[in-house]
Amino acid sequence: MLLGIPVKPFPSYRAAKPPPRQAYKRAHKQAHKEVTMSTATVTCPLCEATCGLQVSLDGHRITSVRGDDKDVFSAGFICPKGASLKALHEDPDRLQQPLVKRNGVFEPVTWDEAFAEIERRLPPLIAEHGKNSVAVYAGNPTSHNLGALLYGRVFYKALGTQNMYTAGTVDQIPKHFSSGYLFGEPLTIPIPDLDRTNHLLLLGANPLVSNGSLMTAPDARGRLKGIRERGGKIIVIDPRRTRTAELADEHHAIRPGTDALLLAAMVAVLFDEGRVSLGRLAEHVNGLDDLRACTAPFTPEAVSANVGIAADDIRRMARELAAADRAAVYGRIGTTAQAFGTLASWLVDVLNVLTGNLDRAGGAMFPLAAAGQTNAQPGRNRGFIHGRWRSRVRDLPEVMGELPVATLADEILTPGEGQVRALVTIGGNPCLSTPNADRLTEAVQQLDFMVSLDVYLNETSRHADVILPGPPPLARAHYDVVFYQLAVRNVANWTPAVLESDLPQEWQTLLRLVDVVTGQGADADVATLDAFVAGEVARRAGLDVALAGDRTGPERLLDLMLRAGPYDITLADLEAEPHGVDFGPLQPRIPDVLGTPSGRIELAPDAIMADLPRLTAELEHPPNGQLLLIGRRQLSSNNSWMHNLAPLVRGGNRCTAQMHPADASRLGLVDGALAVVRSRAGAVTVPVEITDAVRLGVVSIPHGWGHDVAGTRTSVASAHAGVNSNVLADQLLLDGLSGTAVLNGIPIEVEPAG
Ligand SMILES: Nc1nc2c(c(=O)[nH]1)N[C@H]1C(S)=C(S)[C@@H](COP(=O)(O)OP(=O)(O)OC[C@H]3O[C@@H](n4cnc5c(=O)[nH]c(N)nc54)[C@H](O)[C@@H]3O)O[C@H]1N2
Ligand SMILES: Nc1nc2c(c(=O)[nH]1)N[C@H]1C(S)=C(S)[C@@H](COP(=O)(O)OP(=O)(O)OC[C@H]3O[C@@H](n4cnc5c(=O)[nH]c(N)nc54)[C@H](O)[C@@H]3O)O[C@H]1N2
Ligand code: SF4
Ligand SMILES: [Mo]
Repeated sequence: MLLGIPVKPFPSYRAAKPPPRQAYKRAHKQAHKEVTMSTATVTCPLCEATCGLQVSLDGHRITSVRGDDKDVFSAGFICPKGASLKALHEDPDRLQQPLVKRNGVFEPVTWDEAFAEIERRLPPLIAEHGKNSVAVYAGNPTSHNLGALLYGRVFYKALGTQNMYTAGTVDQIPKHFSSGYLFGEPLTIPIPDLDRTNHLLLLGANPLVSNGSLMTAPDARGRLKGIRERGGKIIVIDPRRTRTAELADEHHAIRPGTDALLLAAMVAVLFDEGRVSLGRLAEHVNGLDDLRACTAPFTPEAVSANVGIAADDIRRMARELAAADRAAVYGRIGTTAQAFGTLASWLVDVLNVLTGNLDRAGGAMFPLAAAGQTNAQPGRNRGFIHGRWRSRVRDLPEVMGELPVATLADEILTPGEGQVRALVTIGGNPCLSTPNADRLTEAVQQLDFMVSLDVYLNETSRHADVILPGPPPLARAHYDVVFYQLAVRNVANWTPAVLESDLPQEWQTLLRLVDVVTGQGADADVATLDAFVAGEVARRAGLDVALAGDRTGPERLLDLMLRAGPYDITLADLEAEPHGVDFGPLQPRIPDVLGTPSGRIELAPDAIMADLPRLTAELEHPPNGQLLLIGRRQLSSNNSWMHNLAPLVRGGNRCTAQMHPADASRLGLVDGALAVVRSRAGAVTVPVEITDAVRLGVVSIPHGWGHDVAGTRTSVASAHAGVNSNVLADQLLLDGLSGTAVLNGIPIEVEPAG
């Protein structure tokens, strides 16, 4: 299965526990006779950067993981997480068998036994209480897993529940919302053309650490440095002086949650000073006058105290943006997972439009991916709507078919018609990653039934009745259907499975679940259902399914998607190019890319304007000295789930509360001392790290920690526990429009512990 290198099949990779040394050596020797040393070329599936990696193998043993110098996109870049794919593959805590909880204790079982248990408990529950009684939570890794992505959708459809939740409502849904209404489709997201821009205004993003998000750009550092090397300018807006801020020309420590005010003021300056210059966009835009009118009150002087940036600086930033020949405004999670996430996301692109930078080289552009590009078919002017249904307890609108995860606990805990009684998690750890984590943890214990598709027995899956593990990254084929739609170049790269696994692929597990919930029974032939799914994909693309030959599963679907795509390419073509195929820099796509009913960019859509009164009201509330909590991503973390790998938790405790020296001394806190951090939702006790990198009045705690709970099987993570910052996130604080949780700008109190 190694790319381009003919090798005999590997012996089955069977390792419930790490095999005893002797046995391992024997197996290894045996393998050595059959297979030589070899190298496989893969795409790292751990984050959005899609780096190409070279995995060296000695038989079925991984000897090293390095960046692939020949990768058309990443050119050798690798980060500590990619390098730890070996550790992940070999982690003895990673689940190798399904687990079923009996009398409160997990027992390893066969796949048939696991499915028998699901069949015994799930369909009767649906029959009695209806499909909405089952909730799904799909986590971040499902977007990075081809099988889970493509076949997860089949499962959600088969289940038909309105109680669909994902990590999106603790992440990027505001951007989908604003893009949906501005451009007509939620995935029509403008991406900063990093390699050609000469001016980048970057808000609430730290790509030097996160490696880029809603901006697939391997080696973000190199690409950002490139901007400065060609004489361009980078401005970072962030309450914390991040690594990205350190690399930039200018950094402004904004007050958390006020980006919409800042951006509205920049818009107001452009109108006021006659600097709006739409260029070729002029004939593709609606709503300019409404936009001018509604942003007029937000002068730099009016917002300055709230935003914490001088009015002169705001005015100058607007002028520089307008004057730059190729500029892009880009905002990420600091601008989405906050109180005005949708307004901020909207205003980011409003600025790109008003300065004529949308859809031009060096501005903010629309990628055209080889497969699955949602906005590539002409004649799709249906527009976007949200709120097609609402959550039962808090009456929150659906966005893109999902409800805010901040209200999942309400749906479980509140009795009545439509109450959630069962939960399926797929690659998600909501007990660590979503608001009021303590309350959700309490809620999931009251479920009648819970299934987790997960690779670990962790803070969330410990509450499941059945855990179904999937194979590790190097034992599954991969292609980034989602992230190539958000990439700074149009590229495509296919990865076959490099190593074998005894675990079924997750697409097979998901199809088996489909058979269970649709009444076919867990023993139904998955291949039949898979053929049906492929037939549907082919039919919708107007293709003959036979074109994909004897491929099955995600490979067949991807082959069909590539054939239906814009580049006249097949999976076989990608198989022949282990370092990827480069289709070149992004190209202008307006007007074809627009899917609004008017066929134009809707600069002032009602659905977004509806939230402006709330922003206006902010002007009446100058800062009151309240401490505000923000997050902090860390290079060696991947949200909550890679802390079980020793190479990624080396060094001291990273889970600290960073605070400004003046705040610390006012509160009587010294560096390293324990502090109690309290919000309306909960409290944690955490060591203080005093640093002037954070703004006065701001405290930063990373999320994804808090591994010191009973009943998990993550020995390394448990020994490097940290605290769960989402105990502090308040389930009642949401971005008004999108239902996305406020994870940045949570009001808190801090005091010395004990
Ligand atoms: N306070 C605060 N909270 C945040 C954030 C923040 O900035 N601040 N960020 C938010 C964001 S952006 C996100 S995306 C979410 C992430 O939230 P989640 O997606 O809920 O959390 P992860 O930590 O990514 O957990 C992924 C889970 O998937 C499992 N897993 C890993 N690989 C696989 C696989 O191949 N198959 C399966 N089935 N399971 C797998 C892991 O063991 C883990 O249990 O967290 C959010 N939470
Ligand atoms: N190493 C690593 N990489 C990751 C992840 C990880 O956990 N670790 N997670 C992945 C995921 S799921 C995602 S979604 C991406 C996220 O990618 P990014 O958004 O680039 O990630 P962050 O580092 O959280 O950057 C957010 C920044 O916003 C700042 N901020 C907080 N509040 C505000 C505010 O109100 N306004 C402004 N302007 N800034 C604010 C924070 O200080 C922080 O520097 O990263 C991905 N990459
Ligand atoms: S930056 Fe992301 S894709 Fe690249 S090696 Fe690191 S985790 Fe993998
Ligand atoms: Mo995320």
